[in-house]
Amino acid sequence: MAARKAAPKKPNVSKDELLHYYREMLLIRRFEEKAGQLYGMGLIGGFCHLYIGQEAVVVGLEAAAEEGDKRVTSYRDHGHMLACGMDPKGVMAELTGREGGYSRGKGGSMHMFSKEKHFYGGHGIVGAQVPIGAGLAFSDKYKGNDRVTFAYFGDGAANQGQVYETYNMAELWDLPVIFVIENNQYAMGTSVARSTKSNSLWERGAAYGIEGEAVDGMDVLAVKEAGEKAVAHCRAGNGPYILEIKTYRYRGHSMSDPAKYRTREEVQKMREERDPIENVRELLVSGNHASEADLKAIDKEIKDIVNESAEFAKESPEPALEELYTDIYAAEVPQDA
Ligand SMILES: Cc1ncc(C[n+]2csc(CCOP(=O)(O)OP(=O)(O)O)c2C)c(N)n1
Ligand SMILES: [Mg+2]
Repeated sequence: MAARKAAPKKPNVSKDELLHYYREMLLIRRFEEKAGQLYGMGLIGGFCHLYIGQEAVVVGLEAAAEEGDKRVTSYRDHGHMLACGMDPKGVMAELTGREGGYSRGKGGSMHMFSKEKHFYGGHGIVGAQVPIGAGLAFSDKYKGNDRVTFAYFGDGAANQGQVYETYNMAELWDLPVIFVIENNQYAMGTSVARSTKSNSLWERGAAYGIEGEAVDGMDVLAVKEAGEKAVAHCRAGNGPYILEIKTYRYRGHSMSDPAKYRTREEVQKMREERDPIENVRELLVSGNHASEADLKAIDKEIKDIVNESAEFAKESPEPALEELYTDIYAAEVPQDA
């Protein structure tokens, strides 16, 4: 087994904070593993893009967010939903297309929303959520509150034209939006090296006057720290900020990807040397914050939550036929969105 790189030493992080990150990241990982299993059993149909490997990105940024802040992302969205506090049962039941799901079984993996948690999707069109994120930020600015929007997108999406039109307007209007580039090094089977000659995606913001930085996305503490800086920048009315978070997805692009464009060794090396959950586990153990038995108990607690969500998702009925005709047009114009 390859040597693990030393986990970052951050002595001023409390035990509770570390345990929180550990739990949250583990919940996403176990949930995604279960979703993969249910997909294999034919209980989940359609598209399903797993977030395994990228857990520190959403968990770190959610730790920097406050109540009322908004988030919007792509189709690789289960982690974002869980990290912002959506119910694993409702998410899993949506994956299985059941009535108990967040979109009453009509949206599936890529189309879930929660107004309560300020989660605005779940978007299957690459990059589409970027201008939507700027629009959400525009609405907060217009209303005069100090809320911030996190608009997540991938390294592949970062090559799209609409991203740069959005950058321009967001900076022009000082919109409180954090553009989070989840650079997991691949867009389907295309590596970043094959899609662009610039190896720094965040620096493109300079053309529009937007500040930003690159962040180690396998280190939840680094992500949280960068997130706090970005949030403070936006909340203070300084306009948008870009975080290019360098991460890695362990699984294929979606469930139907045999991942022939990279070697098994490449994935294995990342898992063994950089895994974000293992990093926190090591900090917990080396700081004497948790014993192996404590961690085992947390693992069981998380497993139970995930198993319950899967049971709920299997037992929830399929939506009635009449559901085909609901939620097509808004019944009324929302006043408080
Ligand atoms: C406009 C559009 N073009 C192409 C696709 C097909 N497609 C789906 S995901 C994807 C790759 C996007 O990669 P990236 O932005 O890096 O996000 P990741 O999947 O790595 O999270 C492509 C090309 C699509 N869904 N929408
Ligand atoms: Mg990508």
